[in-house]
Amino acid sequence: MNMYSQLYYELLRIRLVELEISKQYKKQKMRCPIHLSIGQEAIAVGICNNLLKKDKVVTAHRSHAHYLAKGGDLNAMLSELHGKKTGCSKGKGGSMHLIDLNVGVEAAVPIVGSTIPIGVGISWGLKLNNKKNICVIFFGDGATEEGVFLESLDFAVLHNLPVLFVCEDNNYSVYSQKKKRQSSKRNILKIAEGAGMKSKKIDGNNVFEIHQETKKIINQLKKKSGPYFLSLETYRHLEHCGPDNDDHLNYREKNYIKYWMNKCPISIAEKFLLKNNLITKNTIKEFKKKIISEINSGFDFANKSKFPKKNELEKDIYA
Ligand SMILES: Cc1ncc(C[n+]2csc(CCOP(=O)(O)OP(=O)(O)O)c2C)c(N)n1
Ligand SMILES: [Mg+2]
Repeated sequence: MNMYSQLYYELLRIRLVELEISKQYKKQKMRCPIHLSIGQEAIAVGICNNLLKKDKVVTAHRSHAHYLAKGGDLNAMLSELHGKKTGCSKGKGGSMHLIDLNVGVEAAVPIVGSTIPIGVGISWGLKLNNKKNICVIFFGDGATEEGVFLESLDFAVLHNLPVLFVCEDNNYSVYSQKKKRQSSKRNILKIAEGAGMKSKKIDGNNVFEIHQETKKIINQLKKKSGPYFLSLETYRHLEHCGPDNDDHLNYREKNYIKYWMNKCPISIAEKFLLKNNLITKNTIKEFKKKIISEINSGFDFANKSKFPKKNELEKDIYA
């Protein structure tokens, strides 16, 4: 598989996994809240494909795409969503606590902004232990409004840490757009630069561009160039939390929705591949078949798995 179709395959895989979660959620077997990444997958895929297994990532409440793109186990993720003991957090964390230490998915925490200092701490650990790896911190535009975000930028620059800050800017924190939450004079790239690090804006829906751009940045980071800040504009297709579309609530204007739906990362990638003869329609069909079979066996695995025993309720819990 060439690099282009590999990136497309992974985009498609995450999309199909989440579409199936969205469909199955109504059966009420998954009882944890879910925040789907549908529409935002290109950022996770483009970046994680430049990482090694031993590189680390941390994420937040909208974590499925990061977990899967970094190589997190699908069966363990679906089991976690079903509250089963075979889940990646032994069935006690749910969708917002995905973790797979075997592939460097170090933490997902839904307290907005809270994984930013955790990621900085991980990158400090990597530096102190003379590791060549880096840590990528994925967070939303809303998380940049938390005080700890600024403290983390400062600390990362002060210690020249191998950390990539990735702001997935979908313009919304639940129902509030940035215009209602931030001054129009606020410039996130300048905030990062003011703290002393380089920063860049990249189109968040073009997986090939993200992959190409971040390859250079990640190589630099591995040469100890110090922390780097990325902001990528993107769009969440569905409601903030839950399996449905909530466009009837009218908190996003019709033209805005239309603009972004035309910029769906899957169709952008598909059109590019077909136009440049990098893939055939038949191969796309085969990809879908293979992925659907993997997803079906993942759901089977989750459904057949057992719930944790009652006496395990308070084990592995930190508060
Ligand atoms: C400290 C804190 N405040 C509020 C919340 C409630 N909350 C959960 S997700 C969210 C939106 C965060 O927006 P953003 O960081 O942009 O991420 P997105 O949902 O857009 O991916 C909020 C306010 C929370 N979990 N933690
Ligand atoms: Mg947001």
